[in-house]
Amino acid sequence: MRKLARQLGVNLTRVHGSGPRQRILKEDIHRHVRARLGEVSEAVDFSQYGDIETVALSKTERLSGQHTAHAWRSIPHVTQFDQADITVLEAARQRVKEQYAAQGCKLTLLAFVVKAVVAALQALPRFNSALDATGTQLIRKHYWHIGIAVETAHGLVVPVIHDAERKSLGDIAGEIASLADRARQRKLAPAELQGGCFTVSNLGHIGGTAFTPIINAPEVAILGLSPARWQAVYNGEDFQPRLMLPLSLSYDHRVIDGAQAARFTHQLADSLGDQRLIEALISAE
Ligand code: CAO
Repeated sequence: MRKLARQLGVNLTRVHGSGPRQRILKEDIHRHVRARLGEVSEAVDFSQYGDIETVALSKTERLSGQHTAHAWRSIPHVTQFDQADITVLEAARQRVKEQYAAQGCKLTLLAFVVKAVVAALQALPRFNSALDATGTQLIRKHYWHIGIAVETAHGLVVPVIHDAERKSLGDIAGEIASLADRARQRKLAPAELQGGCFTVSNLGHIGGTAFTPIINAPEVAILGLSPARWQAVYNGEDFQPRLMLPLSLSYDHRVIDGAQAARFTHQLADSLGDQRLIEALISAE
C-alpha cells in the first residue's frame, strides 16, 4: 500500500480508510486520487452530523454535470461583464408584441439577443471557432448555430437553433419557444442538441445582477443574461431612465484575449441599442 501511495504521490494521512478498523485499502487510494482529479467526491458520512436523505441525480443532471466539470477543469475561463441599453429595443418589442402574438409567436428579448449574437460572431469570427484535439489549430466555422440553455425538471439542456443567420426574428422566437417546450417534455431529437457554436444562458426571468457561466465545450464562449433593470444613466448633461441589460461573457482564454472579449460585448451592446437595426429586424418579417 505504501509503495502504491508513493508511486502516486499520495499522502496516506489524508486518505480515508474504508477497511476494518479504518485500514486503508488499495481502492481508497484510487478513490482519493480520483477525488483529487475532481472525478468523484471523497466519501463523507454526513449522517454523523444530522438527519440526511439521499436522492439520485437524473441522467441529464449526471451528464451535464460531467460535461460542465470537464469544461471547468480543462478551459481557462475569464468572464467579461458589460451592459446593453435596451430602452429603444424594449419599446419597439412592446409596440409589435401583439402583432406577433396574433400569429402565435411570443416575441421575447431573447430572440433579439440571438440575432445580435450572430452579428457579433460574424464581426469577430474567433468567437465562432473551436480548438482542434491537439490544441494547436483553430477550426473556424462558417455556420452560426446558437444554443439556448433551458432549465427543465430533469436538468439543464441546451437545444440549438441551427443557421440562426438565415432566420427571421419571428422564426427564432418561435423556435426558442418550441425547443424549450419540447426540452421540458423530453421530446427533442438528438440532432436538435448538437452542433452548437455559441450558447446563451438567460436568467432574466429569475434574478441576479451578473454571473459567470461555464463554457459549453468545445465552444469557446458563452453569454449569460441577467434581468434588465431601469437605471439612472448620465448622458453628459443629465440623468435619464434607461433599461440596462447585464451581459456576462465567459470565454476560453487560450483562444480569446480580454481585448477581443471587451470588443464582443461592446458590439453586442451596440447592436441591441441601435434603433435602425432593431426596426430593420422587425420589418424584415
Ligand atoms: N431581462 C428582462 N426581461 C427579460 C429578460 C431579461 N434578461 N429575458 C427575458 N425577459 C422577458 C421577456 O422578454 C418576456 O417578457 P414579456 O412577458 O413582456 O413578453 C418575459 O421576460 C418572459 O420571458 P421567457 O422566460 O418566457 O422567455 P425567454 O425567451 O426569455 O427564455 C428560456 C426562454 C427557455 C431560455 C427560459 O425560459 C429558461 O429556461 N431559462 C433558464 C436558463 C438557465 O437555466 N440557465 C442556467 C444555465 S447555467 O449556466
